[in-house]
Amino acid sequence: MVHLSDAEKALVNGIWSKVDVDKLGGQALGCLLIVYPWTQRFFDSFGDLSSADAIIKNPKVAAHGKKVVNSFSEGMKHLDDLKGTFAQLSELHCDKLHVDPENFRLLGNVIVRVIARHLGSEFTPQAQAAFQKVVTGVANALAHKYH
Ligand code: HNI
Repeated sequence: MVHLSDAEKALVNGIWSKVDVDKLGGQALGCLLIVYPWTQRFFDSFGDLSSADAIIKNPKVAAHGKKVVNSFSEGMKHLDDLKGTFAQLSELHCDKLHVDPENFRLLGNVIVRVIARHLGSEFTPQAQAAFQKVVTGVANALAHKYH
């Protein structure tokens, strides 16, 4: 379980309010598929993932990234109950999608990197530390129902 102080919550909410969630989603999923190419195996039905350029331009990557990061964004509203918030999605990713939970950590790290790219020095080390707790908490929550 992760715990954020009120000051850390204020930092992460401040950062999140500056992020274009829909755009971040596509960029983060695209980055995941490019930097960790073995993650492409879950997305056979997405068409052309043959190069970084193809991934960045692939509309299915953009659409799915948007869906995933909007769901992550729901979690941002329930920082004290991430396990409850993601319980059903944890079951889905385990039982139906068979996604190795290590991938949740990779995606979390990529989300932090993409935010850093957009916000530059505004994303202070303190805010990054707080945000890292959130992505770790979401990854743990999504892994919670695995058996
Ligand atoms: Ni994930 C479907 C949320 C990480 C592979 N995923 C979803 C859906 C949501 C979702 C919401 C849609 C569910 C539905 O249709 O009912 N995924 C999340 C969240 C994270 C995450 C919040 C982490 C922050 N998913 C990942 C990762 C992978 C992944 C890291 C693989 C590398 N997800 C999938 C796949 C699907 C999916 C595969 C089904 C896609 C499809 O529609 O075919």
